[in-house]
Amino acid sequence: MASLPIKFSAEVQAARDASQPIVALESTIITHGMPYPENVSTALEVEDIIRTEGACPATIAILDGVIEVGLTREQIEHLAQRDDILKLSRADLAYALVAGKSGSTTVAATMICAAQAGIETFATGGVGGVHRGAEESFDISADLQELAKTPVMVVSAGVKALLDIPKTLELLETLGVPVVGFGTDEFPAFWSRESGEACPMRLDEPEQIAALYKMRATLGLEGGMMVANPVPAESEIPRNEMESDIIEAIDEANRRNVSGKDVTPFVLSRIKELTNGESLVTNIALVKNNAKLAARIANGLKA
Ligand code: PSU
Ligand code: MN
Repeated sequence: MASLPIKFSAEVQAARDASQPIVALESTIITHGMPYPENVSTALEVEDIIRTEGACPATIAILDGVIEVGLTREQIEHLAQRDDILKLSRADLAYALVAGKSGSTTVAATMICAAQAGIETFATGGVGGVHRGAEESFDISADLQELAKTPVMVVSAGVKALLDIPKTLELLETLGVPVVGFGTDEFPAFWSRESGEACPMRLDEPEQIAALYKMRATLGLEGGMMVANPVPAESEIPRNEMESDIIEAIDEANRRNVSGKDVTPFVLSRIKELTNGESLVTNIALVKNNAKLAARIANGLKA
């Protein structure tokens, strides 16, 4: 077998040596999810939130064909400012390593790298899912099948309201992926606390979520789980306010024949324009909120 090109930052290596809790962070949110310079400031602030909670942040990306677990500020700046960084998922992660490319990791690719690094907890904004119109386009994020396969707990604010949320929840159930609402009976829709869909499970304490993760392992169940953490009320954009902007952004993506990996970044950036930047403010708040919860769950896993 080929040996795995993987490097740990000094901070992450020290946490590994001391068996401290580590929280993985994805990098597609930096390269394709947020504009510069908010992408850099958010990435750095999110890392600090995890440190404040007593855990070690590990932002993951591929740089020149190497999986970097834990990035320096300079590496984050470098990723954030270039526009030739690949958006990597399960299908092309190995390609980037062999071809010596640089790429950011989506939820799916971050889960794969985290599992290789022995990290069980991962904080992000929103997980990919079944797109509206998937019955025509077949556009279903590889994030969903990754949750079914790879043993990492993904803390998110649910899935973006631009997706087909009922179909996404159906598919997660079929795949055997637990979807656990943190302190909520309703599945959150990223910018909004409500989606109109019930959350399949609810737990109110980070320690209980850690216990659920351990129980699945005890049962011998493969795969990860999704923790759905609603955006704080003071930062949310209500569902009915988002919907017309979402429809307009998706219509525009269809008219311009945007497809494949480009759909999610295109729609996110269009929604930011249509909401006059408000969606970005909410996006930043929810990622920070998820980082805090993920650190608490990671602490619970070590307890
Ligand atoms: N949510 C965000 N910003 C993002 C993403 C999700 O707020 O940039 C990224 C994540 O990396 C996720 C990916 O894994 O979009 C899903 O892309 P796709 O729909 O092409 O599978
Ligand atoms: Mn897709």
